[in-house]
Amino acid sequence: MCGIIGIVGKEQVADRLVDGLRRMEYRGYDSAGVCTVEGGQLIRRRAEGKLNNLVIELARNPAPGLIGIAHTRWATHGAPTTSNAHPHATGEVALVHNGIIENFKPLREALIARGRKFESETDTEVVAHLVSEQVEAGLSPQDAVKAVLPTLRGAFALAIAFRTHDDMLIGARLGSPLVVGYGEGETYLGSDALALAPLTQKITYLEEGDWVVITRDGAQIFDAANNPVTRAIVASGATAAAIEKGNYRHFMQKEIFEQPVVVAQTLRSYLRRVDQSVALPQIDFDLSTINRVTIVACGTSYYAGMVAKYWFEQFARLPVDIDVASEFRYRDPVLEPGGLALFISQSGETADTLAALRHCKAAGQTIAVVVNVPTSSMAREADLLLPTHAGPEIGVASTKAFTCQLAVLAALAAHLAVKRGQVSREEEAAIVNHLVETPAALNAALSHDEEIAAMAHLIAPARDVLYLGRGPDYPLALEGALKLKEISYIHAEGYASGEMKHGPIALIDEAVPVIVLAPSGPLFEKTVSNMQEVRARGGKVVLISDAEGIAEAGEGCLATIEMPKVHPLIAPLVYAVPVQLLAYHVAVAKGTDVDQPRNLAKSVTVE
Ligand code: HGA
Repeated sequence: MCGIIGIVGKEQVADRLVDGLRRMEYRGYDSAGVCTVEGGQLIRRRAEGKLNNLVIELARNPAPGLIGIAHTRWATHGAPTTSNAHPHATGEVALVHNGIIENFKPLREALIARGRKFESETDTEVVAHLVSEQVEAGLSPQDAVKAVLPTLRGAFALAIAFRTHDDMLIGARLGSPLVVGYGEGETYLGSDALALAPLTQKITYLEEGDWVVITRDGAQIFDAANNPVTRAIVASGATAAAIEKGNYRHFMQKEIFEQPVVVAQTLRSYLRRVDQSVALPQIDFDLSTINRVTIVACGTSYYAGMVAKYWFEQFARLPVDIDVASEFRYRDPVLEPGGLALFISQSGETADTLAALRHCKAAGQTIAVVVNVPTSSMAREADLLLPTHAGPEIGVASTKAFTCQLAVLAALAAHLAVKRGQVSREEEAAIVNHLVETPAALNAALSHDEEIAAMAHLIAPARDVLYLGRGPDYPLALEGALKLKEISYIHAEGYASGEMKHGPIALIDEAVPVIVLAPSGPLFEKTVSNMQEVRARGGKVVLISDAEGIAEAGEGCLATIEMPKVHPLIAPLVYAVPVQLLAYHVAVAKGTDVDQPRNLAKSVTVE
C-alpha cells in the first residue's frame, strides 16, 4: 500500500516518476504527488484522485529537475485530499512515506509547541518537520535523518529530498518494503522492483532498519545502528511487460485467465513427474516431527488457509489452528514446541501477517511461508519458503495468487501426509496425478466465461447475495462473497451450508440470490437439502456443480454453472474460477472500477 519512488538521474525525472507510480497504482490510488529539486528549490505537484489528475497537474505546472521523489497514496491518516497527498514538505525537506508513524500524535504536539506549522492531517508530516528541524539547525541530511529515525515508532519506508542537495536522496525502511535500484549514472528508490522495472534490473532489497544515501554514483547503506553495510545486488527479473493488460479489459480478467498457466507453473516446481511424488525445497528440519500447524493470513489468503486446514487434517491427520493475522497476534495464542506456523500472503509484506510471523518466530515455531514475491520480507524470514509462481498480480482483488496458493498448499498437504505415514506411495502418486489435471480443469471452468457474463444481470441488481458451501467449498463460499463485495460493492456473505438454518435463512427472500457451490460427492446431498430450504422460502438459487450435480438438483434454479467433474482435492481450485468470473462480470455490469475498487489497495503494508 502506498507506492513510493525516487530517482537521482541524468535526465528529467518527472515523467519517469509518474511512470513508476503507474506501475504501483495497485498499491494506492486516492491521490498522488511528485517533488523535484532544482535550482535550490523543492518543486512540488500533487493531485487528489487517480494518477491521471497528477498528470494533468504536471502538464499545467511542470516539475523540472534531474532528481525527485513521488508517491501514490492509500490514506491511513487524513482524508484523500490534495493537502494530505505526499510529498509532505517544509521549506528544506520533502518526503514520501509508506506506513504509519504510530507515535505521530505526541511528536506533532511537541513540534507545534516548538512553533512548527502543519498543513496536513497525516501522520507522515511529522517526519518532514523533524528532519527539517535538524537541517535548519545545521546538521547534514545524513546526520538529520540519523537523529530522527530512532524517534519514530511504527512502520515506514521513506524517500527524502533536500532543497539544497540536487545530487542525493535518502531512503529508510522499517516494516515497509524499500528497494534500491542501480542504473547507468543514476540510482533509484522504490517500494518494489516492479516500479523500477523499466529503469533497472539491478536491485538491492534493504533490510529492516536500514537507511540509504543514493547519489548518481550509487548507494551507501547503513544498518539500524548506523554502521555502513553491504547488501547484495540481485537481478530483479521484474519485466515491464509482466504488468501490462495485453488484450484484456482489466488486469483482474487477465489474471483470471492466466490461472491454468500459472497454476501449472507453480505445480511444476512441487511435483516430480518421474516418480509422481511431491518435492519441497530443501530444508534442515524434519517435517515429520511437526505436531501442529498454525495457519495465519488475511483476506483471500486466509481463505486459502482455511481450505488447507481441511486438507492437512484429512490427509496428514495434523491438528490445525487458523486465524486472521490481525486477531492472532493480540490474542496471546498458545504455541507449543514442535509447531509449524504457516503464513500465506501474496505480497509477502502484509503488515499484520508479518507481525504474526515474527511473533511465532520469537515463540520458537518453525516458520513456513507461501508467498508470491520470493524476495519479500516474509520470504527472507522463513525457515521454509514455498513460493507461488503466479507472476505479478496487479488487480486488487486476488485471483491467480489464490489458486496458486491452493496449489502449493495441496502439495504441502500431500507431502506432510507422506512424511507422517498417512499416505502410501501409491496414494501419493494418485494425488500427484489429480494435481497434474488441475490446469486442464481450470481451462474447462474458464470456458463458461460467456455464459457467466450473460447471467451477471441476474445478480447485478441485488443488494445482498449469499454464498453457500460445505467442507473445503465453504472457504470458497467465503471467497466468492469477498470477491463480489470487493469489486461490485454488493453486500455478500459466505456461509457453511449447514449454518443457514441457524440464522441467515431469515434473510432469504426473492431479492437475495443464493450461490451454492456443490460438487457432487459425499457432501452433495446435505448441501442440496440446505438449498431446498432456501428454495422453499422463495430464495433464488444459482447452483455451481458438475453435470451429475446439476442433473440431480439443477431443476428450478435461477441458473446453473457446470464445472468439470474433478477429484475433491482439486475442486476448490476449479470452483474458484466461476466465483471469480461471476464477481468480475457483475462488477463490469455495474460499471464499477474493477482493478481499482474504492477504498482498497493491494499489498497491505499497514496494520
Ligand atoms: N500514513 C500515511 C501513509 C499511508 C500508507 O502507507 N498506506 O499504505 C498516510 O496516510 O498518508
